[in-house]
Amino acid sequence: MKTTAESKTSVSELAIFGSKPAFDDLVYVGQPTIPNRKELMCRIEGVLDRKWLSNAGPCVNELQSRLAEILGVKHCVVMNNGTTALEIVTRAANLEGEVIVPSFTFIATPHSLQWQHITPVFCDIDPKTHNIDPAAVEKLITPNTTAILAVHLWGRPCDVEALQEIANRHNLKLLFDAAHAFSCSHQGKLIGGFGDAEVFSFHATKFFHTLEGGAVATNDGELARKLMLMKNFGFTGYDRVEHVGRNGKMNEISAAVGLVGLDHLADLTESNRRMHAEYRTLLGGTPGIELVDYNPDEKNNYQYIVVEIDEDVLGLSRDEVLAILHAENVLARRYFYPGCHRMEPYRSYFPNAGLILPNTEWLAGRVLILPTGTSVTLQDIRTICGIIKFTADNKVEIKRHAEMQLRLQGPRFGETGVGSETIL
Ligand code: T4K
Repeated sequence: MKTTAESKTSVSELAIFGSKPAFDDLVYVGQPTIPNRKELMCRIEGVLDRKWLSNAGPCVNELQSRLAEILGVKHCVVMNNGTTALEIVTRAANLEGEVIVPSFTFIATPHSLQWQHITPVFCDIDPKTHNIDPAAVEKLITPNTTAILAVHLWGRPCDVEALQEIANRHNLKLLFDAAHAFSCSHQGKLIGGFGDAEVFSFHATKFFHTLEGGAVATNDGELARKLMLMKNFGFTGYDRVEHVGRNGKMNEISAAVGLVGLDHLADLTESNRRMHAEYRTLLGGTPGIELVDYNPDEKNNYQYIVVEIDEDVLGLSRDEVLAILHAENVLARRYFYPGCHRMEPYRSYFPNAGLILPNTEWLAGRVLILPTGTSVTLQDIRTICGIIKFTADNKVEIKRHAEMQLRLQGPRFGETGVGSETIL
């Protein structure tokens, strides 16, 4: 990644005020990791030679067994993406009526329910962990509730025990959206074996990926059997269909990418850990900016660099910092703003949901995701942190400059200006 300058020395050097961006090329939050090309090409040649490209091919079968072994579960059923995996498992587990989910998640979590006419009931989060708050879950249970669908956000485990206790007491299913949590552990046990089932996303931007892909991990043999059927139209033989189903199959090239990726997980974890540590060192002690940490006693994939911005302390809002970074070609993201309850169709269905989601609303205004992964270098991180620290140190001058610019040229900064146009 080419940079033009390591540090800014005056506010007018910020790209938001018209100077050259720090990065010539866009820096993304999560560019995909390309597994070892030689090994990958060898695997792909094998797929092409066999002319067996989908429908439970050898790579898919091998991937399923290896994943089950790694995760320490009896079954791991791979599918063509995480959203399909969520839809199929909620169907296979006979969910209906209402399912309690966090709103602070990627839109696929509630969509997987709504798509099947199951009502997602949005639940607030614990502002410290960013995960669903078990106490809030309890208050939302009605006679129509059939399950809790919790999310291990950023790969940090939910309060699994409290959720399981609630699920047991109310006779509810407990599923986890573990899209972020591949290779992360809870109390020493890898995520994958908790609740009735756990769902992974293997999307290109994920820590471990298969271009597009996903999987359901479970210890429930009957559920796994249904998942296998339902991801393949319900076929049990050439001319026999025993269940309603759809096409949720992973293809062989995707599985090949996954198999090569599995051989390099340790290196990737270490490189992600180093990136996270670098951010911690460089941003530590910056008032108003707090890096979300991972429990060092657990296994983590360090896939997300999450910072919380406290506007009252920093003197600039999260969106103003975002606008400054975007102008420098750093495409930081505000996952998962504004909260699913503020997106359609949920905004129309539940216009007052925000009233019972104060922590979600609060957090959605503070969180910023910064670039990491194999496309980012430690030097890139130093440059990014340099811009953030310069911004923090010069907030008064930046505000003054922005106001002057507003008077001279119209809006260019933060929510209503040029910055917001670049906020994706
Ligand atoms: N549950 C949760 C909690 C999830 O976070 C997700 C997915 C799901 C369920 C559903 O799983 P899948 O059905 O996706 O398997 C991205 C991903 O598309 C999505 O998989 C992920 N969560 C979500 C958190 O992030 P976007 O809309 O932000 O993606 P996009 O295209 O902006 O890409 C993110 C960054 O990566 C950009 O900075 C560009 C870069 N990029 C992306 C792709 C695809 C590349 O450099 N190359 C690429 O090929 O959703």
